[in-house]
Amino acid sequence: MSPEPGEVRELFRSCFGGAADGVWLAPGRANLMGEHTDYNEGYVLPFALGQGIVAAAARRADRRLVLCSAQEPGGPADVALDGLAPGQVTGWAAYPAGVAWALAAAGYEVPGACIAIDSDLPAGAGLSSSAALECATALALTELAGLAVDRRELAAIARRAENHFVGVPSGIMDQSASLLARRGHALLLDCRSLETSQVPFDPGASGAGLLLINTRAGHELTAGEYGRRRAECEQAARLLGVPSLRYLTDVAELDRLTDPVLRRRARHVITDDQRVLDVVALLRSAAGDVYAGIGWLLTQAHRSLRDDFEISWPQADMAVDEALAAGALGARMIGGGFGGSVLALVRADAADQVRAAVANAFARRSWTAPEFGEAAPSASARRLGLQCVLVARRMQCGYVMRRHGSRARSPNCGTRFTASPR
Ligand code: GAF
Repeated sequence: MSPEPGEVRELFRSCFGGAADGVWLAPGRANLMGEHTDYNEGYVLPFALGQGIVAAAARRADRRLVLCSAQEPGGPADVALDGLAPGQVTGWAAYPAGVAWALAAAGYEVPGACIAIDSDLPAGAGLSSSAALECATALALTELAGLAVDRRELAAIARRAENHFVGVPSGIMDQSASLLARRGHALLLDCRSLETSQVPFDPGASGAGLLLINTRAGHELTAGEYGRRRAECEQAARLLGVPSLRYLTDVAELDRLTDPVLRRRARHVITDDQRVLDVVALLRSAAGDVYAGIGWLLTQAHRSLRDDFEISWPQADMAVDEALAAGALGARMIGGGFGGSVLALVRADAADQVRAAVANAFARRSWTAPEFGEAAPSASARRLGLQCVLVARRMQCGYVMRRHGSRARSPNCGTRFTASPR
């Protein structure tokens, strides 16, 4: 999966009239466990998806960032890099522009660039398309400029773009998954120390699989509910006298909270932190039926997100119930909530049954049909290179992962457009 690099190069050519210097891919993520725990300094366990965002880019001689997107037909956005400040760019272009702003704020010299974007991540599906857009832009800009930026720092820069330029108060999970995950692994991230460890995660090898169910009920993180949950968690921590909810492990301590809503919010965070550690322990154990145990934890997490954190939505609850009734080992909503996707852990021989049960339940209620996809733990963001090999006396070319970016060649892009910031 992942979008065709050849197509984004073509898009680049049609937008800017020249050839891109390179193509960078940043994956979306699914989160196995630990929802709304990242900004509480807790644990998360996401993995990178095969689906993602590709950015074809070339340097410009001037100080402008010119952006076009296959998914946003409104014409290119043209952003002046000098004097760039939050509030100047709105809409989708605020994400890449925010990355340029955050890189400059961190002291990096950001070059002018033309960037064409393509995606096979559905927007609003809770699969972190925004972070993928930030990370693809961050890699493209830094590699075009020949800057060596550590990936942890790059994740923090991309998050700063989202928090301070776009105005979404999100945590560090999504950018970390896109930049640090490894194929066949889930990424255990301690959001207090920012320590990471790669946890082998290959359900396919045990005859299980991860089914992504896009419920097609859109979500919008800039909407107030995400920020409200974050504020409630911070208030609960304040009332309990700890710097963040991560410092609590015993739900009995929550008896000190008189507000039942704050008690429920904090209970979700404490129990989800523990579920992350439980999933990791299962994956690292040699125990027999690891996936039955993980499935059970997934379903517990969904109940916690539905009843305590109150961020689930009718289509997600239905998808989880139907998937379980049809034989899934476990299922839960993923991401920020209020719309997006459900992740179901399913044995290979039950997958068709689960898909049919969920699709039928949606059809009975005349809901927009769900979309099904595979969630395979995949590699992190990288540059894609064009490599040609001689096969049976014919030259065949294909895009492959390149370990090291090459320095940008002389650019020739962006002379055709004069669009103003959007
Ligand atoms: C969104 C945010 F961007 C993440 O930081 C995280 O809080 C997640 O919602 C919920 O776990 O994806």
